[in-house]
Amino acid sequence: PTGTILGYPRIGRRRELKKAVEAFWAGRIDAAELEAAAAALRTATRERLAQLGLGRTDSAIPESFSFYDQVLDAAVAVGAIPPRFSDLVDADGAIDLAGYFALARGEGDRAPLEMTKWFDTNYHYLVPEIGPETTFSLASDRIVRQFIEAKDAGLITRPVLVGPVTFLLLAKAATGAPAGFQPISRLADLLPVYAELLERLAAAGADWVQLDEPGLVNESIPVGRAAQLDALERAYEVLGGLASRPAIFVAAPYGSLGDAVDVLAASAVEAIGFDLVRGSLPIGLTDAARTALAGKTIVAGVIDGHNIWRGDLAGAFESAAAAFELSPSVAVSTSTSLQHVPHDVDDETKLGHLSGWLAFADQKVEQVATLAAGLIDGRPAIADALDAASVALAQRLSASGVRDGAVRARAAVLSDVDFARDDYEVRVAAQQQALDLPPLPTTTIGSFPQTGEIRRARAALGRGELSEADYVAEMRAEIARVVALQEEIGLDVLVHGEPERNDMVQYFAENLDGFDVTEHGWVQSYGSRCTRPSILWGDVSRPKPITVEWSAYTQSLTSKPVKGMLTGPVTILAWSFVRDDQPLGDTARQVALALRDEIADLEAAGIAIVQVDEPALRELLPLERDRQADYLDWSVGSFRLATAGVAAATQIHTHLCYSEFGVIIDAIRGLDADVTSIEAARSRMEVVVDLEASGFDHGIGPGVYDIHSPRVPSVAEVTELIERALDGIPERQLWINPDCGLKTRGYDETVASLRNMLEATRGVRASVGSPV
Ligand code: THG
Ligand code: ZN
Repeated sequence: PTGTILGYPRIGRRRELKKAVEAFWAGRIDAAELEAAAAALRTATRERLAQLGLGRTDSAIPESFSFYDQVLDAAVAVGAIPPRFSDLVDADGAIDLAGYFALARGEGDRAPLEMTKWFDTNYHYLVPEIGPETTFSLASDRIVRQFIEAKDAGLITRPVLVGPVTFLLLAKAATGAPAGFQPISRLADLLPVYAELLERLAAAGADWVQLDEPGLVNESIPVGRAAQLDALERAYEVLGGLASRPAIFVAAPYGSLGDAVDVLAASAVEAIGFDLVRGSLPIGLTDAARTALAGKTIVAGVIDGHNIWRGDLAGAFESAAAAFELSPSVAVSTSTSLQHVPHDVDDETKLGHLSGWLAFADQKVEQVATLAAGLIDGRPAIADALDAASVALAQRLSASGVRDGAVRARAAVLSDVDFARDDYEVRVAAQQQALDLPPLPTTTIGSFPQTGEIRRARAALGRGELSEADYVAEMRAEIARVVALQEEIGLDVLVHGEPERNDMVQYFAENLDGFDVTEHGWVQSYGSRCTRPSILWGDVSRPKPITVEWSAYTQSLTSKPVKGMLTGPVTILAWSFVRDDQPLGDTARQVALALRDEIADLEAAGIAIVQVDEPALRELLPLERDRQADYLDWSVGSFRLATAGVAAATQIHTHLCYSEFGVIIDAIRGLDADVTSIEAARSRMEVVVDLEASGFDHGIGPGVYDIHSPRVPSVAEVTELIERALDGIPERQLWINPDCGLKTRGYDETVASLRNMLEATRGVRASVGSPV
């Protein structure tokens, strides 16, 4: 094909797959009904892609459906089922849909596969567990059946699989594997299964198969580069050498292939996909590689799969055309799968002039089709489309609101003092006096359970069926309940519970200038879970205070200190689609200045503690090491800019949602927050070792119970974790809190868990001789 995409959203234009899968989990539909819903979705997707301009019979349409996750699909296809699930496997090594979801979500006391972020995106995949004993066999022919399903409808599609090298590079060593065991050492045993699958696809009539090998672009994978390249060479020697197979297209999204290009060039694969948005065409090729590449198809990934901008289409065309230097056979593609963007701008009715600046998945497919036509018929044939995109881009860059003089003037005169607070010792003394907290102070992360009542009220407000005044009254009543509950449980620092917020980033986006939100712009985050990222398109400012009335009202109900709750600049950027016409750091500063004003207003309203959450601080860290220092500089800087305007006596908290503390301890130190709460319960306080080693000396609240599970921790369990924490952290630094916000939990388990947390804290306080 001359135009293709690496993959398409699977969740459905109206989240049909999410709804069907969740109905299956709830027992409302059976497996056959779920299969039928999925098949209907696949059929609609193929037809849509053909209608948008991808070829019906030239393998241009990817077969990239998944019920939950593409890495889980690969694990299930090759029979890599962890032993704890072996009773779910039938005599052929296969697992049914219920078993597949059990791997993803756990079942009873069987833990699910671990979930982790997919490269530098907001998608999360399931981590395969591979050990020396894992047996590989072709256990699922789902992908073959989907190809046939399409073929029966008259379409020759291109099956997409996670490639064997990436599959093993992303896997983790199974429990019980010997120390130092690396899954990639099992490559030779895995390859025959991929070989069999390729043979089956060829027999079914597949002309092409796409094997995704983004693992080759990721420097942070803990296997030496030589070992990666060696695996790549062996894998494609075996697969390339098969007597009967489809043509192989190796795609390398999310970065540059680097020296892996030479290996792929020397192999028998027919096409190589380059991410020309994040990466570039290969440079410094050997003569041998250059000659070999000239015999392959270069798939130029020039349409950005990460963002939603219509972008510079003429520039994309130039980039694609440049690939003719490498080979006479060039195809246009997206840089990554389109699974990271919503379906269709045309579904949005409230974006106004913004619509013309945007390209969601369907618009990106059309862009690919346009560029492909240009490669065949020449640039003049598509000049109108290129010009239209250029005009839209120029309009966007100069539109009112994109550049706001006042915002820019303020950012331009910042100096070091705007980023620095008083010395920590001075703050500690002032805060001790102002807050008078007991030792081992207790608090929560911010949100309380979101009841059906709250959600219904918010939905009714959205539909105009509930007046603003009635809505505020309902939320205030909820806040009063939450405050009374916290006082009764005995917490020291209270929160308002955030009943007025749905998604925290969306809440701030709705209340800041420079953002818009979508109606249907859902993107899969993991499994059936989706988010609707906001669009940050212009200079950011705060038209009026956002949270101040809620927090001030809450403080009026209690004599205990109430924490103001904000989301930090990095997280607001990380979970939105962000303008690409200036460095992220510049945008982060604007958000930081808006938050700085909000914090000043909270302080003036009598709020003595403000928490600025940065759960995404780790996830935005660039993969490439040489980009990390710059990132840490602007990300940490934006947090400091947001928080450094307060008096010494005002206590700044932050919350980070992951346990890989060691990786970014320097960044956390750089934030200079007075108190940092982190996830720690699931890893049984292992972070304490990192904390101790790092000499971290500010307040720290390693979560003492796991809120991701409905289990109520016993007093003894919580006591043990607090004691473990005290083994490495001085008592004066330690805070006691759950792992994360409580909004996804129910009230019963939340109240029981918090009571146990308080009882455990009182016990420990007594045993270390502190007042109870
Ligand atoms: N907000 C935003 N982005 C995020 C998170 C977030 N990205 C990373 C992380 N958190 C992803 N985790 C989740 C967890 C739960 C859900 C989505 C992503 C979730 N979504 C609801 C669903 O799919 O049913 C829809 C939520 C809604 O109605 O807004 O439960 O917290 N922006
Ligand atoms: Zn969290």
